Amino acid sequence: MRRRDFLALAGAVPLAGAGVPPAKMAADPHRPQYHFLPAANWMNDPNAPIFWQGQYHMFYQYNPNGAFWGDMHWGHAVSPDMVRWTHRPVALAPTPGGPDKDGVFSGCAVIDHGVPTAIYTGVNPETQCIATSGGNLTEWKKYPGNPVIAAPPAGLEVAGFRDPAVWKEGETWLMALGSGFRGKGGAVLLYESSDLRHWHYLHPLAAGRMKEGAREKDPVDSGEMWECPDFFPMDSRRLLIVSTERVVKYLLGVYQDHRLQAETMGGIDYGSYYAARTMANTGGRRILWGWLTEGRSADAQRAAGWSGVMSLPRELSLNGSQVRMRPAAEVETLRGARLGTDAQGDCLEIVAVIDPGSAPRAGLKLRAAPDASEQTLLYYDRAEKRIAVDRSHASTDPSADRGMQSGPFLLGPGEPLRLRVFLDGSVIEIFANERFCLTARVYPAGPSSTGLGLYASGGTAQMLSFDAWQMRPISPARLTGA
Ligand code: DQQ
Repeated sequence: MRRRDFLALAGAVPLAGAGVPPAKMAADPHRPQYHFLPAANWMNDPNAPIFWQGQYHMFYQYNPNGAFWGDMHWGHAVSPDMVRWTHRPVALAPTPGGPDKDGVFSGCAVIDHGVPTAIYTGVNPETQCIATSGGNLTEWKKYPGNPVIAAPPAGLEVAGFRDPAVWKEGETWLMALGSGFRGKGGAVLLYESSDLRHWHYLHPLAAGRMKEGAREKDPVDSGEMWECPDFFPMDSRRLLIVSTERVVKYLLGVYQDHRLQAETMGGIDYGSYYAARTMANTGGRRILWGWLTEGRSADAQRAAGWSGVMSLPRELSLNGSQVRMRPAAEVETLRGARLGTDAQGDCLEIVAVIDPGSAPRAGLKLRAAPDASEQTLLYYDRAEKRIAVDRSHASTDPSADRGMQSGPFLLGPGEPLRLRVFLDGSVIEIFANERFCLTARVYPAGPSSTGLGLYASGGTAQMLSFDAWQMRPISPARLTGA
């Protein structure tokens, strides 16, 4: 099948690439077709997703120099529906000699008396800066008084100081800042302001304890620092999201006296998913975006000319004290032809309801070669009380990750396993029973590794229902072959 590609998005703005010809990227079977990603080069965290003047805006950490991390800018794209995107020019670039000279790191955007205002981290050192836009969110003016927070609170030994998330309570702006206390553990620092320009430190909004003796070279890997906080109401409670130890965690609890008393904790996604952040201004809906990290070598990423993918929009809600996660309804508009039980492919949505029956492990076989030389297994492990993705035979390419990915999950008595799986090139985005997510990256080498089916081991499982759709690439130009 000829690959259709996102490079040709309507109104796409040519961005400096690293010399990988667009045709090569268009033919790359690992490049997603209906998940958002830049036309070329590196992307990581979603930044400042916001609905404004009838359009959804996505900014993201972007390196215009190639498919590797560094020289952080804010890329920008707009969408009428959160699934079909148009690229816009880079929104924020480092200013030589300025507080963001070494990078415009992650942040958020709010509307301040009608003025779109971005709040982000400038490096080095880590300081907090702001920029305002006249209205279209394309041109931004950095505040001449930057940085608005020049250093961590005096007397605190912090393991990091970045990634502001800002919201309003009455007339007061509050800022949650990713941080951590040296040798102790990750924390979110809370600041307040009346004008977004003058900030006053209050205290930690929440803090964690890193594992004894866990200190590693990178404070984020040991849980000494929490990155990319996001904090918002969910019914009568508040949800705090942080990224640390290579996963996105949540703390759900009561917000009192400007402190979060966490009641439950859990994982937002147990796979290749990081730096998640919710979208501002979406009314009653809470939409979460995450960065889908790659699972192949740095050399393979550079050679491909692109690295990093945005998750599908994920709608969050509460079911009692359980965080409920499902793809935003708009994703269904990407469904094309409905496929039968013999469905196969690498650009599909699958909805499978499975009774694990007597099988200790039951789920789906995905991206399978006819001779089984490549396949990825997704299953519920009853004894372990986990959902796992086994990538040990996902690819014959030695540069691709083979690691097992899994997270805690328990089926209730008689409850079937309800899987909603999105296959898109190298992406496998999984929702289970609307309360568990795991996104895996796989890079099968064989062009026929597109098979799928029921998987059961050690017993018999039953497919109660199965639906699959071919998904439409989000580039209208390529869809028509233009
Ligand atoms: N990525 C950004 C930081 C953030 C990290 C830099 C998380 O602001 O802490 O690219 O992936």
